[in-house]
Amino acid sequence: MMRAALALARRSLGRTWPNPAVGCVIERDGQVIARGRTRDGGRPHAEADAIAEAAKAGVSLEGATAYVTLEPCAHHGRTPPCADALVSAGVARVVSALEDPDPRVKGQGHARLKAAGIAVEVGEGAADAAQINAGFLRRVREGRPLFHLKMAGSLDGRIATASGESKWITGPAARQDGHRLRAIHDAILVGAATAAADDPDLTCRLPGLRSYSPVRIVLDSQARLSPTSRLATSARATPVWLVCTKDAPADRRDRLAGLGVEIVEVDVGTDGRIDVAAAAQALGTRGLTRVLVEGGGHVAASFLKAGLVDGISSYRAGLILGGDGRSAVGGLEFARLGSAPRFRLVSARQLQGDTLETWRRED
Ligand code: AOF
Ligand code: ZN
Repeated sequence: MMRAALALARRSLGRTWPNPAVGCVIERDGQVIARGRTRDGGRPHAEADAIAEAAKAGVSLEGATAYVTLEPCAHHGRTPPCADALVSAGVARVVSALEDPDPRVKGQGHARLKAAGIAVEVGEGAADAAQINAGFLRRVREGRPLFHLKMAGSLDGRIATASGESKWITGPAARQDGHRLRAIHDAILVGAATAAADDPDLTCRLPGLRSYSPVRIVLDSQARLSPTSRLATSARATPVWLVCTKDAPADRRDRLAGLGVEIVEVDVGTDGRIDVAAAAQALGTRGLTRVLVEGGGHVAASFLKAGLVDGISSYRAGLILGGDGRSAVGGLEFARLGSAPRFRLVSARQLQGDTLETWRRED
């Protein structure tokens, strides 16, 4: 039952920020009688979604067991607390994967259920739930979202030939999977150089997933993004956030803001570029929980250097581009192995002739 609840939670990833993606399965006598998950924009919560489904079908939840991937909330938001809703519905037992670190909840949801005489068990599926909620947990605990780095390159880790040719290194299956990766993140981030060179859409082009596109973020200290770029001209349809410094000229900022681009001003780092740690905090403050970093090499390097990369998806094609090709991570050098960031392999898959490896940072 918990596994089913975790699967439901996964289906909401990338669509619920600033809230976590939670799943809920309600069972009686071994039969699932209701299921729910956090809906787009974070409301309704998973439990409320499941309870509403049961009410719609005229099913009583009296004496049932609810499996939830995160502690039911205890605070009054736009609707009453989920803990109270479960009590009113007559649920007899709650199996919860993880305590919610949000200071408004933090054990109080479980306590409310217990006070109402409901049997509460905490911890089943905790590791998976922590993984699904990793972005939300980072934001609540550290004020910043999770950052996941996407890399696509050759067998020898290059992203372009000596002459700069870089299109279609990986095949169609890998590119399609890149859209799946976008869909499970709240936002996609690129640097100003990539935005200028590729004029990307950064939308999520998967059948059935067009309804909810991630926020598009450009790290652009001088606000150089062209007002005629695909990003700027579509900012009213799908949000674009431009992260710049106070040095960015006011006329360029205003022009972009007039097109619907949201301007996020952050501090200048020691190298004269954007301070990525400050950018990370600013994005967390705005509610993001999961950000996919798509390039280019300098942006990847600065996030790695700042210790902000939590995971990596590495797509690799069976090509050798050689030493003159550009590296997927530019401008990053470590003298010693001990100081290089280290990642642990989580999964490896074949995508037609390419591979996808998923790596997670060792903390
Ligand atoms: C749940 N079930 O499905 C989710 C929860 O702003 P509000 O009122 O929607 O509350 C947001 C908080 O609720 C969020 O920070 C987290 O603690 C919790 N999210 N809780 O019981 C859910 N998404
Ligand atoms: Zn709730």
